[in-house]
Amino acid sequence: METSTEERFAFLAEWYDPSAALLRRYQLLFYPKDGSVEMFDVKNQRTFLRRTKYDELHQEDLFVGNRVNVFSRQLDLIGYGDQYTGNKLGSKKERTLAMIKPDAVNKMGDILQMINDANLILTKAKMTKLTWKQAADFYTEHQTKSFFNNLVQFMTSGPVVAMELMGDEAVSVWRRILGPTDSGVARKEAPPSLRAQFGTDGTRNAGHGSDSLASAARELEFFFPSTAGHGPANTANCTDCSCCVIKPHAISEALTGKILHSISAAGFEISALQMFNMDRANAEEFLEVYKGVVTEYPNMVAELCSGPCMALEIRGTDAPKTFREFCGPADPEIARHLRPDSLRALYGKTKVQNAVHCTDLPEDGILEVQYFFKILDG
Ligand code: RTP
Ligand code: MG
Repeated sequence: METSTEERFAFLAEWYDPSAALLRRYQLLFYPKDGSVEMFDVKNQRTFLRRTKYDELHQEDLFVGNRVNVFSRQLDLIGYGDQYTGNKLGSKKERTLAMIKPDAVNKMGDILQMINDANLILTKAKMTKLTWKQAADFYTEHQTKSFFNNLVQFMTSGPVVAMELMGDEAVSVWRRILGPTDSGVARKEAPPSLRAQFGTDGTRNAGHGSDSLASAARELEFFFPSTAGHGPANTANCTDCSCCVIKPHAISEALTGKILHSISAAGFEISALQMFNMDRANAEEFLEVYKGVVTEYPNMVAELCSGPCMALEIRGTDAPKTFREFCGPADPEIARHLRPDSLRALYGKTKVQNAVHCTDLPEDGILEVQYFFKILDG
């Protein structure tokens, strides 16, 4: 039979079913020839989804450790279903801890663009301001070095952005993007590198990257603990602010860097930033005010929980009003006519996939920022 020779990738996937409050396990099959998917319920040994074409799933998203969206379910790929799949798709996938240091945080849009151009995927991100103790713990291997105090001083001088990056050989690819440790050397030896472009000297060098898989595991655990604890706190002020959420479609279309760049270039301060995976209940709660008011409400909910989103606290003069104007009309078609320079005109597709959510009513700015940065990141 022809089907037996057709290329097929197999995964073990987990989905948290909120209505039953259980983790369900599936075998997920992907057929690259026609981009179709098929799912089997492992426990009940029966077909859950018959083979169906699904354009939104791409082969490059399929590797263990990643989370993918299949017909509005966020599935965690927890294992390869067969050796063929592991060998072909899994051998070189790594995760690493990348950090934007205080001197380059205002360049984070450009830096995310470099990450994206190198085919690395941003899977976690959090802006934080390290305490002296946290920075000293993070750099504990350098305790005895002459530059240690300077380094800790620098790392606590302002916010940093910690990120988890995933992709083929992520550890070495990210360090190659960073360039030589000393920014001056980087400018001579690797002019396009991040440190050459955004760093100052040997200590103030714009970025950090784990130097091995073992360091990556330790450093990821430091910022994004998998079990106990919370990791360094977010930087939300929750005063005089507006909330912006970069929607999942824009994240998966790799527009994050461009959107952040546009926001900074327009003079707004991004005073907190964090990625979230919203579940349906959270998305419904966050968008509650639109329920029964906007016909797109159910689709807005589905969009917001279709993948990771990025929440921002935006500050600036009269932020709720000026930032809302900068986002433009909710419908990107209208935005392109009336406000062609607005975020939604530039990056939106439809009324639902309109690149960003932003706070509508000035009095809701604080509440929306609190929802992400105090409740969801509680
Ligand atoms: P990183 O860990 O930050 O990615 O940098 P790296 O491996 O290239 O450099 P490493 O030797 O691990 O040093 C850690 C950080 O300490 C600061 N440093 N200052 N001579 C100096 O003034 C000096 N040497 C190192 C840098 O910020 C370096 O990234
Ligand atoms: Mg190092």
